Amino acid sequence: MAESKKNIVLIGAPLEEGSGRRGAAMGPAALRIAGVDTILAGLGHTVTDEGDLKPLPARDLANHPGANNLQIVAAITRALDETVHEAARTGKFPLILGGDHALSMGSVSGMARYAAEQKRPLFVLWLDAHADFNSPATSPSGNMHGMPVAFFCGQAEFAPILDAGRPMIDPKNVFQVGIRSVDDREREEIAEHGVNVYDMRAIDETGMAHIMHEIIATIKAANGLLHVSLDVDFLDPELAPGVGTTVPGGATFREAHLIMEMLCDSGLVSSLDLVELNPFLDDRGKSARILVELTASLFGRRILDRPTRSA
Ligand code: B3U
Ligand code: MN
Ligand code: MN
Repeated sequence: MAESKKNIVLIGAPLEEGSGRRGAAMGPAALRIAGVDTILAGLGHTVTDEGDLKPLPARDLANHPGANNLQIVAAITRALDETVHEAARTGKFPLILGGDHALSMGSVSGMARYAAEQKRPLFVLWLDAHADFNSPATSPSGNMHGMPVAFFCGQAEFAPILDAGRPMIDPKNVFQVGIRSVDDREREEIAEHGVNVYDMRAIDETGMAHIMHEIIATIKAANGLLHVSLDVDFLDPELAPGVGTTVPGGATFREAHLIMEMLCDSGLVSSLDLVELNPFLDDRGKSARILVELTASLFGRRILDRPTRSA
C-alpha cells in the first residue's frame, strides 16, 4: 500500500447496543473530531465521508434471550453489509468508524461477499483483548460485541440476521492478535474451529515483527484480501483508556504501530474497522487520537513523517 493512493470511504456506524453500556455511539464523532479525514487526505489519499449509516429494518427477527438488542444490532449489520460491499465493489477502501464490535458482523460479511466475487479468499486480522467468539448459546453476558467472529465464521444460530447461503469466513483465515481475556466455552470453540491465536504471551515470547511476517506471508501465498478489525482494548489501557472493557497488559504504542507499518508495506489490506472507542470514558481524546495515528501508519505515514512532540 506504501506507494498506492487509495479512494477511502468513511462509514460511521454509531452502534452501542452490542456492548451493554452507553458511549460507543459517540465513537464516529470522536474519530472525525480527531481528524481521521484530514490526516488521510494529507497522505495523498482521496477521502469521502459517507456520514453515519441508516439502519435497515430487522423487525422480522424475534427477540432472543441470549442476544441482547438483536434487532438493533441486526439493523446495523444489514446496512453495513450492503454499504461495505458496494464500496469495495466500486473500487473504494471501506473504513468503518465504530461503534461497538458487533458491527464487524456486517463489515466482514460485506467484504466476504466482495472477496467471493473476486474469487479470492478473505482473511481477517482481529486485534483485540477478546476472542469475540461467543454465540447466543455460550455468551455469559448476551452482549453481541462478544460474538462477531463466531457470526462471520458461520455459526448457524445467527443465520437469520443475513440471508442464508452467503459466503462466510473460514476460521483458519482468522488471525487473532493481542488476546488476553477469553471465556471457557470460547476457548474450546476457537480451538475446535482452528482460529489462529497469537495471545499476549506469544507476542512477548516471539515478538510482533515475527508474528506479522508469518501472517503476511500466509495471506500473500493465498493471494488473499485482508480485513483488519482494531478494537481499542487491543492496546494497553494506559495508552487507550477510552473503552468499556479495559484489560491490563495490552499492546504497546510501538507494537501497534509496527503492525500498521508492516501491513502498509504488504499492500494486502482492503478494509478496516475502528471499534469500541467510548469517548465518554476517554481521557481528553487520547484514545481517539491514537486510533487516528495508527490509521495514518496503515495508510503510509512513516515514523520520520510524524510531527515532533515535546511530551
Ligand atoms: N467475553 C465476554 C466479554 C467481552 C467480549 N468482548 C468484549 N467483552 N468487549 C462477553 O461478554 O462475551
Ligand atoms: Mn472486540
Ligand atoms: Mn475487546
